[in-house]
Amino acid sequence: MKPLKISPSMMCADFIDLKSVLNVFQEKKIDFLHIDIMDGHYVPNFTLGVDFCNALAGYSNIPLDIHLMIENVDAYIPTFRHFPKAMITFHPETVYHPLRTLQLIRQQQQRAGIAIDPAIPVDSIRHLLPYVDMVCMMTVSPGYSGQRLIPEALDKIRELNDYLHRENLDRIDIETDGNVSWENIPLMLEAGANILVSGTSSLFQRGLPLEIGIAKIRKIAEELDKVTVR
Ligand code: S6P
Ligand code: MG
Repeated sequence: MKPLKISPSMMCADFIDLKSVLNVFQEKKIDFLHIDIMDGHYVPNFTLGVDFCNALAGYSNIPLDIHLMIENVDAYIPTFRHFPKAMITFHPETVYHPLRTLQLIRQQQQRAGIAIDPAIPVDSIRHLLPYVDMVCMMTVSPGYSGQRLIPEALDKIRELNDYLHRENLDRIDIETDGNVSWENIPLMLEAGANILVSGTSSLFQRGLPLEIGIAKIRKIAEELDKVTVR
């Protein structure tokens, strides 16, 4: 079984009170901080940037899970080289030569991920898999928080998970990103995901204390028994 990893979506956090948020995450041994980087071209929105990454990495030692939703990826990989424990994830259709981009990330001694839009078939990424550490399966169209699950994306998680198993590639983590809600978490884990990007649909739900939300995610995962829980 793969380990459950929680990667809170930092664009959904309370920016006015980030220190308290990070203190809880540090204390509860949260696995990653998911940081959405958008450029207004690949997706019609702007969000976080390298200064935000610097601020987080300067305060906590939780590894960054940097999700690039940008064009011209290769030019920006070096911008993120100062985060040695980071995972850098890009959308392969935004580059001409995805294997080269993966190589650039690994040359910086970082973990490399690919993010897959709900409309992109699992088949199209097969040849990239030996070179990645993580696949981020988007369960909404990239660009915004607060969207609804695209249910067909669950079948793709299942298809990818079966394929990884058959090909002895179980070392690759499967992340699910988009509407990771209390109702959807069991479906996502059941399908084979082990990294949950938790945003407005779960951890950052208004009025819910973070500690309670974290415990709730771990309890759901424990009861389902599809991943190991720390
Ligand atoms: C979307 C982005 C995601 C969102 C996350 C928000 O483009 O990649 O990481 O931040 O999905 O979570 P929620 O629960 O509001 O969908
Ligand atoms: Mg994301």
